[in-house]
Amino acid sequence: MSRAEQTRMRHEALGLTNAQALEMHRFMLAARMLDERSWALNRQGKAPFVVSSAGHEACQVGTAYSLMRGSDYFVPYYRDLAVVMVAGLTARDVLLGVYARAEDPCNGGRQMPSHWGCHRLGIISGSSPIATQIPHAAGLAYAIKYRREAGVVMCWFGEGATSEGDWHEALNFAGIHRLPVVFVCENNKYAISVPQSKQMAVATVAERATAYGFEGHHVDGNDVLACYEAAKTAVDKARNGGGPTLIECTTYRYAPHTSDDDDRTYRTREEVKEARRHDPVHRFQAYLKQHNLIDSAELERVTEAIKADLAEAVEYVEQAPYPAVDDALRHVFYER
Ligand SMILES: Cc1ncc(C[n+]2csc(CCOP(=O)(O)OP(=O)(O)O)c2C)c(N)n1
Repeated sequence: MSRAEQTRMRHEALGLTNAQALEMHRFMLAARMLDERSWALNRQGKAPFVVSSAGHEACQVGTAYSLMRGSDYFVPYYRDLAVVMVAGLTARDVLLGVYARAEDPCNGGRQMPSHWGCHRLGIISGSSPIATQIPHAAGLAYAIKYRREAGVVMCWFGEGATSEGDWHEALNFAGIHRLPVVFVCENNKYAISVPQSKQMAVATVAERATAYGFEGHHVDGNDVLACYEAAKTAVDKARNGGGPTLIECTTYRYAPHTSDDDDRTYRTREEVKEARRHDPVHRFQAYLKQHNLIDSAELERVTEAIKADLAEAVEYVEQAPYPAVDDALRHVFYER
């Protein structure tokens, strides 16, 4: 097979149909556009707090897409907008959380935005302290193995989270018990203002996996197909009893840490501009165009459809009611 043909076949070689490749692109674009709209709503004073996922779309969609929706488990962190969209949350669902409305499917408007969780979709609720979701993922995978149930758990976190004891405990436990869990590190080089060089004394997060007795892989987090490939291999291995894998995706966040942060205090504009040259959404669009899977007219049509969906979602959530005051103590304990 010629080199050109190999390139042409990349998604097909991974077992993805053209329709699936286009769906992955749609998730990436929809997440980017929802992110940009949320940011604009924040600047208009309508959305109090926004966490941006812009720049992370390839590693989020690529890895999440390898799971089986309906039977596997998603254990995301706050930056995982595209992950939860792949899992099944809609723009309306997400904006209901951003606006803290009663109908918010994650927590009924009771938590900060981006604290995802949805029983129906297999998204496990997280909390605000960094890395606490990682032992949850290992525990869930232990339960799956113990009960001999089907299902694989995927857990996402930033490289900053790997400095926490929780991360060590989870990976250690997962390695000992050969659990069906895939750990995905979205390494965007900063934990708020702290650069990677001040977070770890080694070059990659991936190399630490050896110390826990399983494989660690490092992939280009701007390449959605590379992320999918690494994740699919790890998920298949976990499903077949092969135990955990750690995948580190190199990525970058284009916006400040949250809408409350000013990143000009710790990184230059040139650095951000340079990172944007490797935009994963544009890169995948170039791939799809190169192989005639999409053209400019179709891209325009997809963009307009997402825009219309967003407009409808914003209109809906702005009218949606807040949680009732009398409900404040509901869901504190388990309810039958
Ligand atoms: C235990 C704990 N320490 C500190 C914080 C404050 N905090 C919130 S986000 C964050 C940075 C996390 O960075 P990283 O894990 O690399 O993820 P990123 O935000 O870069 O995607 C910190 C320090 C926290 N929420 N919990």
